[in-house]
Amino acid sequence: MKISLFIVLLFAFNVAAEIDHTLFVSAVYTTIYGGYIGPVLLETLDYKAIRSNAQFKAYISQISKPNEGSDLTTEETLALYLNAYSAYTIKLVSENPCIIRYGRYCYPTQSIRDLGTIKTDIWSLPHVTLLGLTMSLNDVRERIMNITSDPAFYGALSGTCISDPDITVFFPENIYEQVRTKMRRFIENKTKGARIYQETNTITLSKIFLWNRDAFLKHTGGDNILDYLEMIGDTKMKRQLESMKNATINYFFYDFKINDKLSLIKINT
Ligand SMILES: *[C@@H]1O[C@H](CO)[C@@H](O)[C@H](O)[C@H]1NC(C)=O
Ligand SMILES: *[C@@H]1O[C@H](CO)[C@@H](O)[C@H](O)[C@H]1NC(C)=O
Ligand SMILES: CC(=O)N[C@H]1CO[C@H](CO)[C@@H](O)[C@@H]1O
Repeated sequence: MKISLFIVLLFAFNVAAEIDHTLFVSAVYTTIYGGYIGPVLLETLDYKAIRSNAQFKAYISQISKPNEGSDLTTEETLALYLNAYSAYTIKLVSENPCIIRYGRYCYPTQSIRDLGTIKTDIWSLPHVTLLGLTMSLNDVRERIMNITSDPAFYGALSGTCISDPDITVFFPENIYEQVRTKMRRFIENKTKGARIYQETNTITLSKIFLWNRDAFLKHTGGDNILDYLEMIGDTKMKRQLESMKNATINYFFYDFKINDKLSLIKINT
C-alpha cells in the first residue's frame, strides 16, 4: 500500500515536471495556412491570432521557468530547444507586428532581422529565457548542435522567415525520426528546399546547405553536398541524383521576410 502510493506520487511528480509541448501544438497548428508568398510554397502563421493565444502564452511561460523535476533526457532537451527556437522567434515577431503595409512591405517589422539593433543582430540578443536561463537564439541553436552532430537538425530550426523550414512541433519520443522526416520534406519542397534540373545538370539548394556545409559534409564523410541529399532523399531523388554527381549547384534567394498569413497570395487552381 505504502509502496504503491509512493509510486503514484513519484509518477505525479514526474508528470508535473514534464514539458507539455501539446500547448504549442494547440497554439500554432490552429493558425497555420499554406500557400505561396512570391515564388515560395510554404506554411504561414497567423501572428495576430498567436499574439492573443492563451496556450501560446502558457507554453512560453512553462518553458521559461526553471525545471524543478528530474534532469531532462537528451531527447527531451532536443525537443525543448527546437520548439523554444521557434516559439521565441514567433513571440518576437508577434509582439512586434506589421502595423502599416505598403504592398508586400511592412512597417515597422518586415523581417525578424528588423528587431536587431545596429550593433547586434536579433539572433545574438538575449531574448530567450529557457528553464530560468537567459540566452540568445544563437545559443539555443549552438546548444542543439553541441548535443547532436546530425545536420538534419538544421532543417528543423524554424524561425519565422519565408525561406526557413516550415514550423513543426517536436516531441522527445521520436525526435530523431521526426527531424529526419522534416529534413526530407524540406528538400522535397522545390521552392525553398531543393530543385533538381536534370536537363541542365543543375541543382538549386537552400542556403541552409551553404551556411552549414561543413556539418553536412562531415555527416556523409565526402566532399560533395549532394551526397547528403542522396542519403536522405526519397527513392525518386536518389535515382535522379545518381547521374548528377557533378551538377552545377546554385542557391535559392533566402527570403528573411516574415512568413505571415497576411502576405499569402491566394492561388487559383
Ligand atoms: C558548445 O560547446 C563548446 C565546446 O564545448 C562550448 O565552448 C560552448 O560554450 C557550447 N555552447 C553553448 C551555447 O553551450
Ligand atoms: C560529369 O559531367 C559530364 C558532362 O559534363 C558527363 O559526361 C559525366 O557523365 C558526368 N559524370 C558523372 C559522374 O555524373
Ligand atoms: C514538394 C513540395 O512542395 N513540398 C512541400 C513544400 O512546402 C509545402 C508547404 O510546407 C508542403 O506542403 C509541401 O509538401
